[in-house]
Parts: sequence; structure tokens; C-alpha cells
Amino acid sequence: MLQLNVLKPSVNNMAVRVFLRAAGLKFDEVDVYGKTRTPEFLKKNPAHMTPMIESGELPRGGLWESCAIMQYLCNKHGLEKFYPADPARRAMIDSAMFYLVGTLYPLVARATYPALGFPQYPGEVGASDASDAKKDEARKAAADAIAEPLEVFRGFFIGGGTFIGGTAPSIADIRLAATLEFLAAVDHKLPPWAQGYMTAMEKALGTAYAEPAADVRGYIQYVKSKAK
Ligand SMILES: N[C@@H](CCC(=O)N[C@@H](CS)C(=O)NCC(=O)O)C(=O)O
Repeated sequence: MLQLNVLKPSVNNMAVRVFLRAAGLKFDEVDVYGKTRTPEFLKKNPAHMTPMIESGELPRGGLWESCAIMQYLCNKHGLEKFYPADPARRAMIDSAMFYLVGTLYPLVARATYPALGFPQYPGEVGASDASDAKKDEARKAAADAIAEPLEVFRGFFIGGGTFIGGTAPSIADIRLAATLEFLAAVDHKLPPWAQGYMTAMEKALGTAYAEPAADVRGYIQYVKSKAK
């Protein structure tokens, strides 16, 4: 049985949790809150990151990085519905996911991690001993910069369709929708098309989306209630 190690408030984790449910794959979900830096976990995953799957058939027994996990499981089970086999269409899904992880996600993290109480990445203003005013300025700059990649997703990757995957959600859509969930932590207003996109994603995937989303949303509610 495939084992999925998760941290439930995380949207990186939410992506794989949604995917596994939507794909109807069998898996055991293990909450590893507080355990990712233990010697036992680090032995399996020196990067201490979740989501991480464990399976005897993997060369090192474990695999992390949400997109790599979804790609691997689509390849393994022939899930072309989520990850098309045609090389050109597949390349678009890959491009959207790389663009998300490399460009959009760091902006979302800088804009939301302070409010979420998550550690900021070393070397960034938020993790430095800069003044609160400078940290606020950096957070705002990151939030403002989200508009550009978001527009790229709308105009280029989604184009005239409903999803990056066309008429049905792909793994890139699952990764994008999960990422945008975090913006509620800072009441970042999504453009109307993105609000419609999120609604369409939840409608298309039903409880496969709603159940993991509830954990992220619940955590956001919790941190917001504590900040009052
Ligand atoms: N790019 C990675 C990011 C994974 C990541 O940052 N995971 C965080 C949770 S959001 C984590 O597991 N942190 C625990 C730790 O570093 O100990 C992905 O998409 O899977």
C-alpha cells in the first residue's frame, strides 16, 4: 500500500491529497506533524519535506515534491485524464507546474507565510532582522507581484479553456488551485476569473477537493482567529 506522509495545513500537501482522492488510488495517509526533522524521518527523506510518498518500488523508498509525486503516479497508473500522454500537451502541464513552483509559489509564500506562522526562507527579508516596516513592505511587494504570474496562468496556460487541462482539471490545475487557497490567509482578493476557476475546480472534483481543502481552510480560520 502506498503511504502518503502529510502536513494537513499545507497547500503543497493539499495538491497531492486532492490528486490521490480524485484519481481514486488506494493509499494510507499519515500525519507527520512535528516529525519531519526526527532522525527516523530524515533517514527516509533528508530534505524533511512533505508531501512524501513511500513505496517499495521507488529506488530510494521515498519520493517528495508534490508535482513529481503526481507525475509519477499518473505515469504508473496511466492516468492520462490528469496528465496527457501526448508530448506537446504534457509539456504544457509540466511548464505550468514548473512555473508555479519556481515563480508563483515563492511569491505566495512571501505574501502569506508570516500570517500563517510558517518559517520564512533564509536570506529573505522576512527571515532577516529587518524592521517590521521593512518586512511589511516586502510582504506587500510579493503580494502585488502575484498578479503577473496569475495573469500568465489565465491568458496562456488556461487560454480559452476552463482549466489548464482544457475541459477537465489536470495535475497542474490541482497544484494551482491548492496554491491559491493560501491567499485567503491575507485576504488577498483574487480576480473574478480566478474566483470562478476555483469554484469550477471544486465543482469538478467534489469531495476529493473539498475534504483536503477543509484542512487548509480550517487552519487559516484558526490563525486568523488567534490574530484578532
Ligand atoms: N516544493 C515542495 C515544497 C514542500 C514543502 O515546502 N513542504 C513543507 C510544508 S509546506 C514541509 O514539509 N515542511 C516541513 C519541514 O521542512 O520540516 C512541494 O511542492 O512539495
